[in-house]
Amino acid sequence: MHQIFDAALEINLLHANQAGADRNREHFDEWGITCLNVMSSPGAGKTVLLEKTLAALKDRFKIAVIEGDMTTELDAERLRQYDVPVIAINTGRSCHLDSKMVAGGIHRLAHEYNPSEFDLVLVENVGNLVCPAEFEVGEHAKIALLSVTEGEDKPLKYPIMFREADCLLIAKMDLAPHLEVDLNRIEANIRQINPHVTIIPLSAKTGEGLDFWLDWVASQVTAKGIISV
Ligand SMILES: Nc1nc2c(ncn2[C@@H]2O[C@H](COP(=O)(O)OP(=O)(O)OP(=O)(O)O)[C@@H](O)[C@H]2O)c(=O)[nH]1
Ligand SMILES: [Mg+2]
Repeated sequence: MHQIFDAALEINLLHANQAGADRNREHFDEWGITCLNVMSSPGAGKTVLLEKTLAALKDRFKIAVIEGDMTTELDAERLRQYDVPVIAINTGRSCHLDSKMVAGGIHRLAHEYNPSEFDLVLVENVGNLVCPAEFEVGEHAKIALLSVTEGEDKPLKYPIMFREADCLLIAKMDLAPHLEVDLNRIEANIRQINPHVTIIPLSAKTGEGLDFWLDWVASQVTAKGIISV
C-alpha cells in the first residue's frame, strides 16, 4: 500500500515539475534564449567546462548562467569572473535543480536585465548522476559529462542520465593515458543506452575537443535563432 502511495506521489511530483519546465521553456522561447542543462556526477568538470565556454563565447553570444549547488556560491563566484550574470541557487537538501527553482532564477534574471537581450542560458546542475536527469528545468538540450576516472560501466549503471543526454562529453581525456581505462568500452556502453547521442571526448586542461564542443553549443544557439525568426 505504501509503495503504491509512494509511486503515485512520485508521478505527481514529476508531472508538476514537467508543467513548470514547459512554462520555463515558453519564457526562454519568447525571449529567443537557448537553455542548456549541464549535468554530471560531482567533480566531473562542469564548472571548468563552463569557464572555458564563457571565455570562448561570451563576446559572440550574450550569456547568463544559472548555477545550482546544494550549498555555497563557490562555483557561482568562479563563473562571475567572466563578467556574465550568474544566478546562484542553493538547493538545500535537494540533490538536483527542479523547474520551480529555475523559475525563481529566471525571475531574478528578468528582474535585473532585459531577458530578450540574452542568447544563451547555461544551467549547471547539482553534481549527481541520477536525479538531475529526471527533473527537467525547461532546457532545450541536456549535456552530460562522464570523466574518464569514473569507470566504463557508468552508462549501464546510471542509464537515465545517458539516455536523456543530447550531448555526451567524455571529460578529463588528458588523464586517460595514466589510467587503465578502455575508451572504446566507454563509448560502446554509451551507445548501448543512447545510440545516436553526440559524443565529444574532451579535456578542459589541454583543450582537446573544446572546439567541437564550442561548435556544438553555437549550433544550438543558431538553430534556435532560425526557429524563432
Ligand atoms: N586533469 C583534468 N582535471 C580537470 C579537468 N576538468 C576539470 N578538472 C578538475 O576536476 C576537478 C573538479 O572540477 P569542477 O569543474 O569543479 O567539477 P564540477 O563537475 O563542476 O564539480 P561539482 O560542481 O562539485 O559537481 C577540479 O580539480 C578541476 O581542476 C580536465 O579536463 N582535466
Ligand atoms: Mg561545479
